[in-house]
Amino acid sequence: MKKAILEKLREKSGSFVSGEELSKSAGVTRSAIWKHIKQLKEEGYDIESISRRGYQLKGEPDTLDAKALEIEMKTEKFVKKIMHFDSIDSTNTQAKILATQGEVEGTIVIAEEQTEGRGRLSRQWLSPKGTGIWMSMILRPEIEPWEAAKITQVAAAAVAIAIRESTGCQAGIKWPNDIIINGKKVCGILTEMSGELNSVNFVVLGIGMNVNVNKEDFSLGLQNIAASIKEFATKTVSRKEIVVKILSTFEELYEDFVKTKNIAKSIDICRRYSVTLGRQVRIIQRGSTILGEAMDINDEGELIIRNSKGEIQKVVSGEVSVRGITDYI
Ligand code: BT5
Repeated sequence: MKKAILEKLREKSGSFVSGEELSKSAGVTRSAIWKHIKQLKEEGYDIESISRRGYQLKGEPDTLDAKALEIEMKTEKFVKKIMHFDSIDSTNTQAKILATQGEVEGTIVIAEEQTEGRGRLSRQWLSPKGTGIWMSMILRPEIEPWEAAKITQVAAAAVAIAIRESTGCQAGIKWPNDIIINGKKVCGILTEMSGELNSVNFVVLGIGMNVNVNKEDFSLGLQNIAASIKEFATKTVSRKEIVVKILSTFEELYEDFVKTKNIAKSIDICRRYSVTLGRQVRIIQRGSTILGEAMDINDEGELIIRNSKGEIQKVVSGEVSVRGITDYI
């Protein structure tokens, strides 16, 4: 109901909408409208009400708290629960604890700030307050443990589409887990799994995205490789809008994976938006480096390269870093 009211107010943004019009379009009484508007105001929406003129939406909060997200959420099947923290060590760590305690697939952990945000191989992930999306999801797919890396490709596809559609930025995917705009990393994905030798207990999918992070918040070293979406967008970017879009796109692609047992649909997107394919790359894996040309991403989500000896080689994601010959990409 609140969503319907908000949509009407947005549709008429810049002008007043009468209580009568709102009540007609939502099919509820004017006093019900008044109650919902009151709640929306309490949740941070700036709505002006003037008697006999009605209501005007003047501003929306860019908060990621559960209520604000639930109002917008179109994903009815996948998202089961949203847990929002003002500050937390790491949403992946928290999601792993919750998954171990039995929380269901579709539980989302989201935080305004992480004090110990993590990248792969225990690298640090900078997560300053209120300016990024620091979010993890609990998944319980029926897959083999070795297939968990495929989820990173599904997430990369969903994130690239979400950024493109909600901000207009030309987001690209640097295989396997970075989202890039103009050669800078705006988002990283961390997929962690708990399982036995041949079964998966759960997967935690972490997404870290710089949306409105200030340049000064990045250390000098990071300033060369990292950036925020706001630096490239032509309009104000809303974290909430991006989160909602990520979740709805992820739901669609993940469902397809679960149903068909393959990630062909996601891989198509990863290929289309790849900034890796066709380039000379350095693959850094457990201390050794392979040079080659990135030829393709196969349907398993592996990178196919032609190495410097001219041989075709498959690179499995996980613990590899991919760099350009002289640069980050
Ligand atoms: C990643 O690792 O790119 C995965 C990052 C996942 C972060 C999310 S946030 C929500 C969830 N909870 C967590 O604790 N983690 C996940 P990797 O490919 O290893 O890249 C890590 C490297 O990225 C670091 O060594 C830095 O060079 C760089 N980096 C750190 N913070 C960054 C930031 N905010 N933006 C861009 N690059 C960053």
